[in-house]
Amino acid sequence: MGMNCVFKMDANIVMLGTGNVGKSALTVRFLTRRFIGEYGHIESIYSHNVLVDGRETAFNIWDAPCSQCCESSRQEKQAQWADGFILVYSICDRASFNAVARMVPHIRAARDHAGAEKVPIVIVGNKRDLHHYRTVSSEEGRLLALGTDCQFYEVSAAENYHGVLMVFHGLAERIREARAAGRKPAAAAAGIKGIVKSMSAVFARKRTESL
Ligand SMILES: Nc1nc2c(ncn2[C@@H]2O[C@H](COP(=O)(O)OP(=O)(O)O)[C@@H](O)[C@H]2O)c(=O)[nH]1
Ligand SMILES: [Mg+2]
Repeated sequence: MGMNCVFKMDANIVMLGTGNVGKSALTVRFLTRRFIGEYGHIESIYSHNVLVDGRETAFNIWDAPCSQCCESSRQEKQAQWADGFILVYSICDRASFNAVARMVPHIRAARDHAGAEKVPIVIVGNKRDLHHYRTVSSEEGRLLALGTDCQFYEVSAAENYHGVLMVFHGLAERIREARAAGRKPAAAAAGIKGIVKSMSAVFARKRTESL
């Protein structure tokens, strides 16, 4: 338990995408493991504590009703609040895919700075169960992600919990990595003494554990 506290991480995640692509369905699936079917249009920030790779992680998920219809001051607030973004489209809705393709450069322009870690973005093609109605190929999703340095998943919020779990856990991993990379100078400034102290505490613990 003590070690979990050391690594506890906050991850602010914003769900973006046009209406009806399954942003709420994905969020609720992650939070409750369930697929309800109808979600309404309530905007909420959900908090959820889980272990990701043994690390306690506090997810704060901002599920916006429709990312295109909100005013720019709100978008700016979201962009600054977020540690990571989940951009959702439906594989049956070409316009929703085009919208995601347009959002990525906006986020990159707002959040990425030269020499700093890129803000983690996951692109999600949802409604994989409706493959008979597919209009966006997996390849297109994968290529978009590849070209914009994003992660990519195709999932079905309706039929598969595990895939949805991978999306959120994958993003948390990326957020943690980006933070670790960004914090190196701060750690150095804090002084080497503190680092040596905490390291030796870890090793001392390891030694007693292996006895
Ligand atoms: N077949 C199928 N329907 C889905 C899936 N995800 C969401 N839906 C349905 O799509 C509609 C819109 O979902 P919702 O989560 O409200 O979309 P949002 O507007 O992006 O939040 C609802 O009727 C959901 O039941 C999925 O993976 N497969
Ligand atoms: Mg919704």
